Amino acid sequence: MNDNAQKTYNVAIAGATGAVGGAMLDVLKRRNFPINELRLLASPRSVGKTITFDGKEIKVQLLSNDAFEGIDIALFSAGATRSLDFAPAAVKAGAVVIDNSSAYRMDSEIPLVVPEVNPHAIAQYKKHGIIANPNCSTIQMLVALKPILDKVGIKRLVISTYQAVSGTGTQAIEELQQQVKSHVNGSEIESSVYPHQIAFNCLPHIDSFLENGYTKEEMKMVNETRKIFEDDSIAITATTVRVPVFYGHSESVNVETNSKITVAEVKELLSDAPGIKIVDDPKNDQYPLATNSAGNFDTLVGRIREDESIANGLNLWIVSDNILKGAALNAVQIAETYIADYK
Ligand code: 25A
Ligand code: L14
Repeated sequence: MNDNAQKTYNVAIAGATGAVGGAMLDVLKRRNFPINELRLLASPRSVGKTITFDGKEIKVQLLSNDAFEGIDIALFSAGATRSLDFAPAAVKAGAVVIDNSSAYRMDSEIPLVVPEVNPHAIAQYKKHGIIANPNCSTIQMLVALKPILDKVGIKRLVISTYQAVSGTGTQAIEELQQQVKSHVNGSEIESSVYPHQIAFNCLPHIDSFLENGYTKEEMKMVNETRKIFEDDSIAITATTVRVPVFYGHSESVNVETNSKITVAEVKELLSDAPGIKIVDDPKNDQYPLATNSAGNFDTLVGRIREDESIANGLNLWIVSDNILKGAALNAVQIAETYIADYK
């Protein structure tokens, strides 16, 4: 074997035919991930379909306990139930599982990782063989907040999100498209994925409602942020809203810091931060937009202003492709860090 030959890995994608699974294929290719075998797994609906990767046709196989033999890295993106059902078998077969669902995120023995923020946490994978990928809205917010946290500390966050339908999956993308067509054609608008019409509307409802009146999505932002920042004292409150956008979550984030930081200092910090691009030139109508984030690996930050109502406050507008940094890209970055540091 040639000394320069790069080590390659056998990679499986559980949920390969979904919105996130498809993006995983794309990201693996764009980042030239060192793949030996790529195994594509999905439900019986998709078994036998072929997907082209790197010029080769790959047949989709059934996601089952027996599907992981010889796999080094299993990327899961088929929902929490499938992760709970099949991740243990993947680990047993010797794979490390990188899980996109909410199944394991808040398990204290499972690392929850954003590579720009807490790569050190990956080491904890050794306990159960699983690394959890955080919620999309949480990931993009933390990439932008990490430099501020390190510099002046964060006391409180007040968040409102404007989230794209692609987060819900391929059926939701089709539902928005269909409703727009029905509106244009003057035909009746039908809803099945969401409880109400999403076209030309805003739904203050993502994931299910909890006893405290918040949604699960809102509480994910609270709990996952504290876990990843390793600080349970940060006060956090969120309202998460679904908007008729296909790709890219937008977030208004109000930050109260422990000590003063100026807008100029924030801009300087973020201009060097990994994974961040500042788009903040309001005089020329330049600010982050979902349409500009789509397909982009960077998280866009703009509308950086002082919150003049308190002593140490900032307002930020943070936008990122929810399927890329919010899911597929973050998962592949975890895999890259894992092979670089632990293989
Ligand atoms: O089950 P949960 O917990 O509610 O979550 C499942 C949802 O999570 C999304 C995913 O979107 C799905 O809607 N998801 C996963 N990770 C995510 C993340 N990080 C995420 N959303 C946001 N952030 P999806 O529809 O784009 O992808 C679903 C993938 O999972 C596979 N899958 C589903 N059930 C499975 C399964 N695989 C194995 N066993 C099962 N029981 C799914 O494969 C897809 O890859 P598929 O073959 O079922 O899907 C092929 C096409 O079929 C369509 N479709 C999806 N659901 C249905 C459907 N058609 C009819 N009825 C359905 N219920 C889709 O068009 C899909 O492309
Ligand atoms: O990863 O937008 O926990 O409907 C579950 C809900 C992802 C987004 C998660 C949505 C989310 C999703």
